[in-house]
Amino acid sequence: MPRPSPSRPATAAVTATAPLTGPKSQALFAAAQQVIPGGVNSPVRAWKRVGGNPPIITSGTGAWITDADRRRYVDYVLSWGPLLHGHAHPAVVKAVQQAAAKGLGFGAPTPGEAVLAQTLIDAFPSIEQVRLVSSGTEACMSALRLARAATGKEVVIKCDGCYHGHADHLLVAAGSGCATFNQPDSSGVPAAFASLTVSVPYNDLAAVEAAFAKHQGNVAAVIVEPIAGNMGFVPPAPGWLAGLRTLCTREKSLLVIDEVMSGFRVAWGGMQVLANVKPDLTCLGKTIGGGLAVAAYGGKKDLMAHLAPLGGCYQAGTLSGNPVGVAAGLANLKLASKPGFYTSQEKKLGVLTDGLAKLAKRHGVPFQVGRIGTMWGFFFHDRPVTDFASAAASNQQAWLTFFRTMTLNGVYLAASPFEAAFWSSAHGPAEVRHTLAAADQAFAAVAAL
Ligand code: HOZ
Repeated sequence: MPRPSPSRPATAAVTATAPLTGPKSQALFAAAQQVIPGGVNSPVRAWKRVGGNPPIITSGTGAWITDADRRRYVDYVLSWGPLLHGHAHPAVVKAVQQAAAKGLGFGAPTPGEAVLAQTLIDAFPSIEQVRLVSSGTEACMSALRLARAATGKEVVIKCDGCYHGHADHLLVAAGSGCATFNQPDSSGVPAAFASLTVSVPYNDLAAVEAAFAKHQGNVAAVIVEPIAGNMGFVPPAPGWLAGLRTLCTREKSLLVIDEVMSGFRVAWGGMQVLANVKPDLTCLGKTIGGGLAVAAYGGKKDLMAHLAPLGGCYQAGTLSGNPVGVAAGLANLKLASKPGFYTSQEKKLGVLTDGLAKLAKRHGVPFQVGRIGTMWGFFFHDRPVTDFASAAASNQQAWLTFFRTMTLNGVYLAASPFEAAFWSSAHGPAEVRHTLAAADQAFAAVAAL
């Protein structure tokens, strides 16, 4: 149950200059900036887009997190997706403690790895074998190396505003922090690498077809987020994923579906099950590690046989399949495996998203909100957002005002209009009430702009 924040009134007025965080968070962040570039270990955490000074988080329980000033927030970031059951779920914590007590890692095969691999194979009809790695970046980077190894082709097609981790050749028209800080292409990436990546608008099959025509016979793969979650929340248009499947099959290229964010968030078996599309390779992460560093990529056995030690495509990692991470992932997934889990969570999340839509309407604020399973998001726009161009054309001042008011009233959202939001099974009616009360003020502030 929510408790009032000791250092903050139940409701707080927002002004353009009001500091978003308390003195302890500010002091800790100032100290971190002396020893860590930008004070953060991943750029979007710096809250640079919203004026800097992120709250320094000291603990989390269920749907709530607490910062250094003992301010409490309902959390819709949830560690950027992994925490399907909220913070410190007792079953996940217990699994971690039991595994840790037996040793933190061996860099050698352990029993749990094959159990997690089998769980992923059972959930995803397109996967026959899976390789565990430590991050979504590694999963996507390795899947594309495998695609190039298997096809002997070089070009990769991706979508503007999609983010597949920070491998050199994927930092081209990238989403997430790259979009947040208006750095879609990173410095330090050789032009030769970037030239092998072609980026096209999301949900635009004609653009994909044109890219195939331009690079006739040399496209190794199309990589796509089946729900774009790194340019805000942008669902696939009807026929988009199936169309990509058809084009890849026709062109003898591989379809790589990046379910790092959507896998086990929207359905058991991911968005590909909901869309009834079978990719050649699937990338997973986040939920499959339950909050620890576990990711994976998988596909048919003949394709995976290109990987060392069976084949010539090399990929490795000291922490790959780490037993503590695997135990956390298995516990996280077990809790989601109960029949009806995703439909019941989506229904609960619907109370929140419907409530937000109603409030926006009452305040006369153009607002788009959507959800699939436990993933959701919103834009201040008068029309549905379908790609990065329309996401970028949404009302940024309205978003910033909304974000600031929500933060000051105890709701923790991603500090970027180009990120998705998440829901957990620890969220319920009390959190929805708290969020809608904050949103009522936030929409009023937006309406007053
Ligand atoms: N790339 C993540 C958001 N889509 C951010 C990761 C982090 O900062 O932890």
